Amino acid sequence: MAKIDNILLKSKFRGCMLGALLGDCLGAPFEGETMTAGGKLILQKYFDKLEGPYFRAPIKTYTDDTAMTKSVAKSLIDKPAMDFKFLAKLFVKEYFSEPKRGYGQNVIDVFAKLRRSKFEDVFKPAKEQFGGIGSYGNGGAMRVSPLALYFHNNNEGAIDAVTKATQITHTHKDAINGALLQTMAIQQCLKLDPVEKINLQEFTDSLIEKMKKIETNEEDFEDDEKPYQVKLIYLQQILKSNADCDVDDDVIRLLGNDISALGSVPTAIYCFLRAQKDIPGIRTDNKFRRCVQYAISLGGDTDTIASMTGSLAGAYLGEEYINEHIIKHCEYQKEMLEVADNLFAVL
Ligand code: F2R
Ligand code: MG
Ligand code: MG
Repeated sequence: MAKIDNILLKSKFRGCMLGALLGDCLGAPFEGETMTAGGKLILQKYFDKLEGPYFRAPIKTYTDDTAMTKSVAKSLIDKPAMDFKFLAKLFVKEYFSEPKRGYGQNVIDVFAKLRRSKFEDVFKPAKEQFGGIGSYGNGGAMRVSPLALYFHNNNEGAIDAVTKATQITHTHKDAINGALLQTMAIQQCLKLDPVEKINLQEFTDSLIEKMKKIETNEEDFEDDEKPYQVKLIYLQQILKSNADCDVDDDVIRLLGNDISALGSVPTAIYCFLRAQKDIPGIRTDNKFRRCVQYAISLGGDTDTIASMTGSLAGAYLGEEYINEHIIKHCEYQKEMLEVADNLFAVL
């Protein structure tokens, strides 16, 4: 395992937070689209332009993914011991001050209930959703970056904090376990040396081992019901298949590209790992860009999958690998750097 000094760790904190923001801002215009060959070419040109030093374009706005990530980060910075009532209030305040950020309908209902109940029991409204099953959306996973960073050396603390932070809006086990998987993937990225190649087998085996513990602890899991382990095994198989073939259809069919946590978190991890090598149709030498562009090129829930992929890429590579011109097109980029530094400072 690489020795990560404090300078590199700080750069990785910045990379992770900026990566989450950039994926959200650049992926948002494509959310819900099916990407054709023509669409992928447009995406290539879109990135080429944004990367150029003189290109002027309207600022790329962030969506609910970043709005909620901001609240999680503020909660940690202001109250590092984790106060979930405080976090729920931040989510609600953020939503009602800027509701048009593309939130899912379930979370909007949860926020209204939280406000009506005066935050009496911040876990109750989410438990009642979908007839008591709770939301399986990726809204918990899309906002975990600050928690993964803050608890990077504290596995138990991370599991507890991520589970509860997710349960404020999402109580379905797929949503919680997706948030945990994304957290563990970010934490593995933080431990890697950016100048060394990733051992894909080790990286994915380690995630499978961790999910084994999490999915085994579930009281209501049947032995053969380990959905994230199954997805991670598919992920390994697709990664091993011929890299020159177009396997995007297999990725979408087997891993997914939708708003469910199960149909998007493994996909984001796959995009990050696949983009460590060249990808046909994505012309760039910049690994960070390749990760995010590839995630968007799959279509579907592009802002969220690109945001989760970007946070992984940034946590591995650090801030230096993020093109300075591209990031300047994103709303909130300066503030997000401060957020990353403040998170680093409260460690
Ligand atoms: N909501 C969106 N995109 C929709 C289009 C937005 C549009 N572009 C605009 O600007 O208006 N994106 C954001 O939502 C995803 C994260 O969702 P989250 O936070 O998990 O929300 P929610 O509401 O809990 O779940 C989303 C939908 O999933 C379905 N669903 C969830 N659990 C279910 C269950 N147990 N049974 C049946 N359906 C369930 C529902 O349709 C929910 O509304 C991210 O993509 C973010 O970017
Ligand atoms: Mg969004
Ligand atoms: Mg989305």
